[in-house]
Amino acid sequence: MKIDYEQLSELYDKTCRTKNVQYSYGTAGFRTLAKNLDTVMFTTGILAILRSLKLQGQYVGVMITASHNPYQDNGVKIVEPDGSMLLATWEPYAMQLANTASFASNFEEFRAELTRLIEHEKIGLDTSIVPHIVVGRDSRESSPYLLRCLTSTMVSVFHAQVLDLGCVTTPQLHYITDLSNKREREGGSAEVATEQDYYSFFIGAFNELFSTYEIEKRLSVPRLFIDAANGIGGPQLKKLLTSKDWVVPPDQIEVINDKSDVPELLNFECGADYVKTNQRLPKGLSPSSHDSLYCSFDGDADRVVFYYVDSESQFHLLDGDKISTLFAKFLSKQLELAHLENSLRIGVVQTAYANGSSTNYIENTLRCPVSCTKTGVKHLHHEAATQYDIGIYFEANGHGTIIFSEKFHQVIKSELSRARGDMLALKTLDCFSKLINQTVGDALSDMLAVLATLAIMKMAPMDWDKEYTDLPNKLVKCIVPDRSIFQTIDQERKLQNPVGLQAKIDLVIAKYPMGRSFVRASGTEDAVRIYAECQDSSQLDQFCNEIVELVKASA
Ligand code: G16
Repeated sequence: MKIDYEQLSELYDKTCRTKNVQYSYGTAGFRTLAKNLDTVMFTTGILAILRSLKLQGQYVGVMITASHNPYQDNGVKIVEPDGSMLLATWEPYAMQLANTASFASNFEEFRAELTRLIEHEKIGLDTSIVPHIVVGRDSRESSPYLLRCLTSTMVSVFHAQVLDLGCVTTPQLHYITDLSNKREREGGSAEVATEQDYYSFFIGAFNELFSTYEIEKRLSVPRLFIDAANGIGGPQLKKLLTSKDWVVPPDQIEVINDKSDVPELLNFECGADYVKTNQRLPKGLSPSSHDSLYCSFDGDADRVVFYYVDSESQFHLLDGDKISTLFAKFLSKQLELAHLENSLRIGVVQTAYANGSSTNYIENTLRCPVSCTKTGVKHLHHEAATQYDIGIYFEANGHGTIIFSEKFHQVIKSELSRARGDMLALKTLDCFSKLINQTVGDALSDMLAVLATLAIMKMAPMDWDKEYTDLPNKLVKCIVPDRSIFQTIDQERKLQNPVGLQAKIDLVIAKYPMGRSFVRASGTEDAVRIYAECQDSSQLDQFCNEIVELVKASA
């Protein structure tokens, strides 16, 4: 392939209007005010092309989203051919290219950096490899313009094949990227992977699980309310609920906060992040009955949290920790019934945000191993995929999934073919591994898996909740002049910098029974996050405030 540098130079001058902004590839890609993203979109489009060329032209995904952030923000992230997050060693390239375009005084400087990268990664341009890209965007108003910045060079300069999915959820983009490559590998099927494949696959797995148990096609809760955060999850969810294969009666499910066409309502006083942080019902919802189950997606539907309201009108949150413990209990039981508990290793991956009670419950009641990683799905996913055959990972904020190993699939297949052991448990494990999106945390697929688990275990929301009681906890955001000075160690549980701050935090923690607190800079917002939990809810505000004051004084 011959890069048309003249064309590239023209597009560079036309597109890269934002200058002198320092870009950083954070917890989930680049994320900042949408008006500052043209330059980074341009360079990310080029980087995705290079990644595809490096991988012999496989489909590489690019998603335009700022997920839970306010509507003025946007962002972009690259997805590997198997649907996982961009390889960590390529994140610095993404930043280098973006910051060169941002600070360079002319196109030649950018061209020199691009050439350096191509040579460093030994990307052969003199081959007939055609780069393949899948692009998707969430419902933000700024996304169509940013998409044009992203894709401007793809066809004209790099002769790429671009599959534009239009508006999709982030997990749909991950799933379709993976599926597109699988289809290519299986002999270049003429059929292009679509959203429809996604719905068919997950509805199919859900129905199969219900049929295995001969459960009537009704949810175990009388009614489910789904808060779609006024994001892309709303329309995509409705496509699922109106699909011809979806059999749950419409009177059981109601979707609220589904105005994805009103930009400023996105994530506004609703959605998973709002509900988890404020521990209260989202806007637009008043409790109807204490039997109902509620859930909230975030803006791009890659997170979900559940909740219910008891007979005393008390709000109860069933967050990512509760979801992983529900799955850990259910799947451990199935392994035991199938006599596979010694052959297949099940474990749970959490972050520092996990409530101390959940960790205690998993280790001491369920007797499952627990690992802790840094915040960011990429870290949890890697741990779950490399350490366990059934790796359950959820961040407390509701972002997560379950990864089933190759060994798991082989063992289940072989046991099923020999008709050995408890066939119901084996079939359950098999169906469950299909019901959960294997590429990334997915609000839709996680929701289906929770609904199926509750139906099979005949559990009401309060049964699920009472397995263990959360320690009172609080998460606050603190705006500081420069969040980058807050550097952590020990999976973000301790601060290394500013020097001396951790020792002061430790002195405060020691005053509160069962106290735990940590401070870290957000990788998606310009803020520092402070988490605190302790035994006595009446002391929580004071505990948290003391830490906030320490942070402010050191900032
Ligand atoms: C992203 C990441 C999550 C992370 C969250 C908050 O979520 O994918 O892993 O927990 O940001 O990260 P931070 O505390 O660094 O801001 P989302 O749903 O916004 O893509």
